[in-house]
Amino acid sequence: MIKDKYNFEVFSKKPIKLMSDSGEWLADFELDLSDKQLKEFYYDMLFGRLLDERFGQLHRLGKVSFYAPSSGHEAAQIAIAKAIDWGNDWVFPYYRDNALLYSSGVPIKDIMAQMLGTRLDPAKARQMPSHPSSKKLNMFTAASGIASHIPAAAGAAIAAKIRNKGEAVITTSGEGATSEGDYHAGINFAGAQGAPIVFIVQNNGLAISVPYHKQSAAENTSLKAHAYGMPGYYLDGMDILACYYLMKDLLERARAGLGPALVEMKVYRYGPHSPADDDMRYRSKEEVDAWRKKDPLLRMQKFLAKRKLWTKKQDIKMREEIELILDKAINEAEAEGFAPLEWMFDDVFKDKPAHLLEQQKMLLED
Ligand SMILES: Cc1ncc(C[n+]2csc(CCOP(=O)(O)OP(=O)(O)O)c2C)c(N)n1
Repeated sequence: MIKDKYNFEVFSKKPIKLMSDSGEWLADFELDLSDKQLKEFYYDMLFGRLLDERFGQLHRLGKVSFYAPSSGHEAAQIAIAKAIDWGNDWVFPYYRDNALLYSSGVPIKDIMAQMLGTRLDPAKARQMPSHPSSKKLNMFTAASGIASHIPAAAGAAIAAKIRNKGEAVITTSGEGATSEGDYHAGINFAGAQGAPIVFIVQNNGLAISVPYHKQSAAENTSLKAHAYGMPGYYLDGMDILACYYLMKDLLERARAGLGPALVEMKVYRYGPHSPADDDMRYRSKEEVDAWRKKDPLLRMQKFLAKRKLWTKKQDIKMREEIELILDKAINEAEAEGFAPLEWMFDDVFKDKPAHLLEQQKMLLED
């Protein structure tokens, strides 16, 4: 098995970190990110956090029917977004990737239009809220059927291998997805074909209310990679720099034809699974509070503060600026009004068949 550039331990039983909880650099290689890049990493994490909180507010206002809270997943998601070569690579995200989607470069107005189902949504409001996509960025819409996107991602990776133009594929999921038949079908085929793909598992420990140990006897999901003939890595997913350096290297290797990998990022979701469940029925407040102390934003703040790149005052200013950007995006998305119902009949057939024309007519007459 080929070793990664930074000597991350393959099949580690403990989550690997490069930053201590108090923000010290632990790696034995030089940090080669500029101050500007480090500050951007933090800004995007903060944006992801505030975006998630705003989705919650929109839900409570009755404007959004569904969203999957992502607070706690920011370090993992921003690291992934920063390692992707957007427009060259192919991305198959999952429904909880709010921070990743923002950091991809999808305009925030488009994200809000998709959430709110307005005319500005590039997908014409035909997907569930919280499922944006981007043709320009080669980013597929997240599938809601757990792991149903994994075979599609493996297929895209095999196609990329045949094209041989240095493209990689990235797919994300939760740990629950790795217990699905579709996950096995996709990853097995990708392994057999040596396809250029990185499978990322954001392990928040719960599939809705079901803890990991009740759905898998594997000690952690990264160990499963062994059976598929690829390296598996177990990372502290609250450590943006560990996630970034490994992702960057694995994607470079995939683009260079060195094959697939599986990366598990251990995270925690601070919110419920979705606004439809009461998380206090399956976990304790003490558990949530203990993980709050390990907040990925706090760790990055400490790391930056040691380098004089973060102050509380700057943080407050940044938050105010981000809230204004969110207000503006919501206002712009809402100003165009809801997507018309008849759009649901468009774009599938070149010439609409008679039964659809009839249904469209009935709907409009209603
Ligand atoms: C095939 C399928 N089975 C069940 C569901 C219902 N469901 C939605 S999310 C979810 C939990 C998935 O957990 P995990 O993969 O760990 O991701 P997480 O939501 O925790 O990020 C389930 C069971 C579904 N959407 N699709």
